[in-house]
Amino acid sequence: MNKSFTVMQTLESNKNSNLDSLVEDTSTQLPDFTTDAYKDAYSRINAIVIEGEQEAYDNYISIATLLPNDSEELTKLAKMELKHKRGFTACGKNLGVEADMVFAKEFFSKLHGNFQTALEKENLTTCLLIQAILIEAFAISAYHVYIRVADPFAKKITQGVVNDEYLHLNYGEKWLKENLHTCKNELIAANKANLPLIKKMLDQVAEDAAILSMDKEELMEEFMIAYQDALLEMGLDNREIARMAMAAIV
Ligand code: PL3
Ligand code: FE2
Ligand code: FE2
Repeated sequence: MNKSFTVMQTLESNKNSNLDSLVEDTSTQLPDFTTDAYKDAYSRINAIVIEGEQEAYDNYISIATLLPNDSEELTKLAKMELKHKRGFTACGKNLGVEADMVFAKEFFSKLHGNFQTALEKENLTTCLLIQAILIEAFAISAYHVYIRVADPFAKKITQGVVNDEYLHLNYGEKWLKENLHTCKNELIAANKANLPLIKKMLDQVAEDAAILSMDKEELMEEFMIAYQDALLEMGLDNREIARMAMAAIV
């Protein structure tokens, strides 16, 4: 009896440890952050994020010239972007990776060009859609997916950053909502010109992101959710949002 008890106990504890390892495997499957493949992909993704944060800084400073009344708030948002840039630079250093900034500049060049053209024409709605809605929704969705598979150091940094990005998105939502009656046509045109660029950027980053254990479908899904939420918040209806989303697939 004593013996069978021990066998039962052993079976029982085996079952538990098997279960434990199963649960652990599915919930915490992190990539190996030390491989050359990981570091190579990280050199481009890290650069994209660093460049993105720098451009976000520049863009909020530029937007402030078109919205002098909000200059103080926009400067505050801009300064957060420099803090994000420093945080992500530290993430690269921590893994011993050198960011490929040439690649990242090219990655942003089309969107950068569209923003500069809108700025020259003082098309504030377009500037806000590009920076405060599209880029911020892209960042929020990508950071959410990254947090699940990041190394512990980067995870902590990214969690702090993503909270700030919501403030930036909220700023854009609020202005566009208040001005929707006068800016809707420009908003729809800006979406048509720039949403396809975001889709291309997602396609372009997918292969490297996969090496970091970030799934492309998940990235697209998270982005569409964040973007759709922003458009709803601005006061667009479901039909208008569906029409705008179509721009990504044509
Ligand atoms: C706005 O505040 C910042 C804009 C940054 C653009 C982010 C693009 C994200 C591409 C995919 C990156 C995954 C996250 C990896 C972090 C090292
Ligand atoms: Fe940022
Ligand atoms: Fe931001």
